[in-house]
Amino acid sequence: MTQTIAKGPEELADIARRARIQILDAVAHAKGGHVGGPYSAADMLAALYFDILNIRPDEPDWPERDRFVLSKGHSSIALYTMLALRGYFPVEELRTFDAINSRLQGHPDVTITPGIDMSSGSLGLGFSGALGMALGAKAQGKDFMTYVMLGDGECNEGVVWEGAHVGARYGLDNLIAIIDHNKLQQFGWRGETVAERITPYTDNQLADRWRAFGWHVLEVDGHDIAAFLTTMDDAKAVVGSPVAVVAHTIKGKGVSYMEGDYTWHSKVPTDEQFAIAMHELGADSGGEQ
Ligand SMILES: Cc1ncc(C[n+]2csc(CCOP(=O)(O)OP(=O)(O)O)c2C)c(N)n1
Repeated sequence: MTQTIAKGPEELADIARRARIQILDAVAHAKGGHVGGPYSAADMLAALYFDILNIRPDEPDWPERDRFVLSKGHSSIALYTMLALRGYFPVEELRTFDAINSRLQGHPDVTITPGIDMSSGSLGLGFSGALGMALGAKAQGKDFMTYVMLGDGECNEGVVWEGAHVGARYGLDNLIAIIDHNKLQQFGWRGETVAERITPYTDNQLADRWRAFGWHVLEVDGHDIAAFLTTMDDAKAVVGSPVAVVAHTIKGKGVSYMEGDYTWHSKVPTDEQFAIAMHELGADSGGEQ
């Protein structure tokens, strides 16, 4: 029996909006954490957790579940928020984010948090783990899918390309890598001067690189949920090779002053910034529930 709970794009967009509220609330409460990357990923994570993934929140270790690895583990609060909204643990627990003894640490810990398939945070390593899960599934004749989300900055890590090589070598068509291509990293890239920061991966090098490593590449707007759902269907239908979905996104998506500003990679909002963000996300018009 399938355990997905298909939702329409509008409903998924509203889940992502609610998630953005919870994410900022948790970061503000913890007085630390990432915002820009969680916000660029939120729409896709809503689609994954409320439509695409075959999972059982009441049985997190169900052996036949689809696997999901957030390889860009610094965006953990976005994943925790989806897990909470999906029913893995109470939404109120998000307020414990990053606190000592909390199950919701700054980076995902597979040993303590229900619904986490792999610890991550050291960029590149989550991808290797996901690759192993897909390889293991093939070896055992299991038909679950493995999904892994990477950052575009994370794709600078050499280990990603070692894994990409192996994934194509074994024709892992049960593995889909989603690249959150928000064109910004922690600090941007150096421009003409140290002070000037530029966006990496111009000229679409990222999609070309995955293609060059033998992956089937699909590109999509990572904030267009209807298009993302269709692209993921297309990705699942590919036979004989792993798929890289290069999702074009905006870092800080959803809050005007954060969008495209790399300083929001990791930052705590002031009270005024918090109020503006909550207003823009509709929290003060009774829209947070
Ligand atoms: C191996 C490793 N090196 C450095 C870091 C520190 N770090 C955390 S996030 C980040 C930037 C990641 O950029 P990107 O993958 O584009 O993430 P996003 O923009 O989606 O947040 C860096 C350098 C790390 N976590 N792991």
